[in-house]
Amino acid sequence: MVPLKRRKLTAAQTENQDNKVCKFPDITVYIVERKMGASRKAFLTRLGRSKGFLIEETYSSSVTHVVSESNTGDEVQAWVNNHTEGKALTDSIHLLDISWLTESMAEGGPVAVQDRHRLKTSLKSSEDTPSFTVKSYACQRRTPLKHHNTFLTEALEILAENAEFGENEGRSVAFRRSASVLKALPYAVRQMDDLKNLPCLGEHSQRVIKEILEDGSSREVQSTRQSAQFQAMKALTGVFGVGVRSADRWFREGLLCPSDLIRTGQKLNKAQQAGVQYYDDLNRPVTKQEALAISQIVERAVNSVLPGSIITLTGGFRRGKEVGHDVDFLITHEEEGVEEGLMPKLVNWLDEQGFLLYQKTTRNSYLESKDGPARPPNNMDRFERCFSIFKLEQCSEDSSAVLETGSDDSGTTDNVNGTTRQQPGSSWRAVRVDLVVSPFSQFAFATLGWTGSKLFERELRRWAGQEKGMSLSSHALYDSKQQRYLRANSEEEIFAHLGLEFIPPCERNS
Ligand code: 8GT
Ligand code: MN
Repeated sequence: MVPLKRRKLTAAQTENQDNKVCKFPDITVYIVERKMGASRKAFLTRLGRSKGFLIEETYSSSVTHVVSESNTGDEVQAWVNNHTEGKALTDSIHLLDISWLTESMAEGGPVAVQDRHRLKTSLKSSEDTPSFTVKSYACQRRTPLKHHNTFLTEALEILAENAEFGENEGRSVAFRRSASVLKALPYAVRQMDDLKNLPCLGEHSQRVIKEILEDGSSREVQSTRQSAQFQAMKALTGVFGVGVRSADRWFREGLLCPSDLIRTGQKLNKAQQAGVQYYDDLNRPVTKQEALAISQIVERAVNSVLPGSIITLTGGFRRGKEVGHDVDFLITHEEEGVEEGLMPKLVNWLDEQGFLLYQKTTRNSYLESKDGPARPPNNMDRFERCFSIFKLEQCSEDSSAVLETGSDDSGTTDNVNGTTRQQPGSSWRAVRVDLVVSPFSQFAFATLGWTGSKLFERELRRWAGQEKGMSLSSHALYDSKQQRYLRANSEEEIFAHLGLEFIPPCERNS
C-alpha cells in the first residue's frame, strides 16, 4: 500500500513519466478519437491523467474502460473489433459514454458504471466465438491451486514483487492480474496465439510471455531475480515486522541481509527483533501438518477461555494450500458480544502454557470507527487481532527434516550472521500465527476477507465498487444505491448479494 503522501507524488509524476503510475490501478481507460477529434482527446487525456487515471495511447487487452463521445455502441464495438482483429472480449470491457469519465474526474475517482453510462450494442463481439471465455474479474473465475502455466506465472510474479518493492502498486497489480488469468486457463500456453481473447494482459506482460515462449526465459525477469536490490529487498522484507519502506532505506545504506541489521546495530522494534531472531524458521514454509497441530492448540486454548466458540482456519490453508508463510485463524461466538475480551484471555492462556515466543495484540476499532461505509484503506481491517510467533514442538520426523535442511555444525545457539537460529535437531520451531476475533454478525465477511487470495479479495472489492456500486470489506457490505448495509450469514449470501456465482475457497487461488 502506497501511503497517501507518496501516492500524490507519484500521481503528479504521471504525465511526464511512466503513465502506468496512477491512482486507480484497477482501471485502464482508452479514449476513442473517432468523432471526438484529436485535440479534445488530447485534452481529456491530459486532464484524466492529472487526476490520476491511467489512460492508454494505444488500445491493448489491458484496457478495461473504452470511452467515446457521440458514437453508438455498435460503432465503438466495430472500432474495437477492427483494432483487435475481432479478438477483443468486449464482454469483459466497458464500452462507455464520455459522461462516465467526466463524472469520474469531477468525483476525483472512478464512479460505478451505471446503465446510463453504458453504450448499447447489438453486434456480436467476435466472429469466431471462443470455445471458452475467461471473465475479466478474478472473482468471476475459478482458479485452482495447481494450474498449467507455472513457468509463466512465476516469472510475472517476480516482476509484480519487484514493482511492490518499488512501491509501484499499479504495475504490480497489472502483473498479478496477468498471472491470475494464466492460472485460470485449462491449458498450457505454448504460443502467443493461445492468448487470443484473454482479458487483462497488458503490453508489458505480453512481451515477457512472448520472450519466455520463444527463448525459454525473459531477460528482464532473470536480471531482476539476480539484482542485488531485489535480493536485498526480499531478504530484508522477509524479516517479520519489516516493510518495504524500512527495507528500502536499509538497502540504500548498504545493508543487504538480516545479519547486516545486527552487525550495524540498527534500531529495531520488538517485532523486528523477533523477526531477526527467528528469521530462518519464519522463512521456512509452514506445512499443513504444522498448521493442523497449531489449530489443535488454538482450539484447546479458545475452548478453555470461551467454550462454544467457533474457530476457522483461514488464509491459504483454507484454500487448500499445502504450505504457507503463516497460519491464520478467525474466531467468533454465536452469541454476539461474548467475544469481547476473548483475545486477552486467549493470549494469556497461550502465554502461560509456553506457546508464545512473541505477540502483539491490536484492539478492535470497528466500534469507534466513523469512517462510514466499511472501506478501510489498504486491506487492513479493524478486528481485534494478535500477530504472534508460536513455539511449536515438533515430532521426531519433523526434527529430522530440520536436521537435513540445517547446514550448520552444532551448538545450542547459533549466532552465525548475527541471527539466532533454531538448531538442527531442535525439538521446536517458530511459526507465525495470526489470530483474529470477529463478532458473529460480521463473521461471514471476515471469513471471506481472510480466506484470500489477496488478488481475489482485491478483485471482489473492485467488482463490488465498479459493477455494483457497493463497498465490501472484511466487516460488511454496503449498498450505495439503497444506502444500507446488506446482511449475510454465509459467504454464499455475500456472493449472491454481489451477483456473483459462488466460488469455493479452493478455487480462489487467483
Ligand atoms: P500465505 O500462505 O503466504 O500465508 O498466504 P495467505 O494466507 O493467502 O496470505 P496472508 O498474508 O496470510 O493473508 C490472508 C488473507 O487475509 C489475505 O487474503 C488478506 O487479504 C486477508 N486480510 C484481511 N485483512 C487483513 C489485514 O488486516 N492484514 C493482512 N495481512 N491480511 C488481511 O482480510
Ligand atoms: Mn496466511
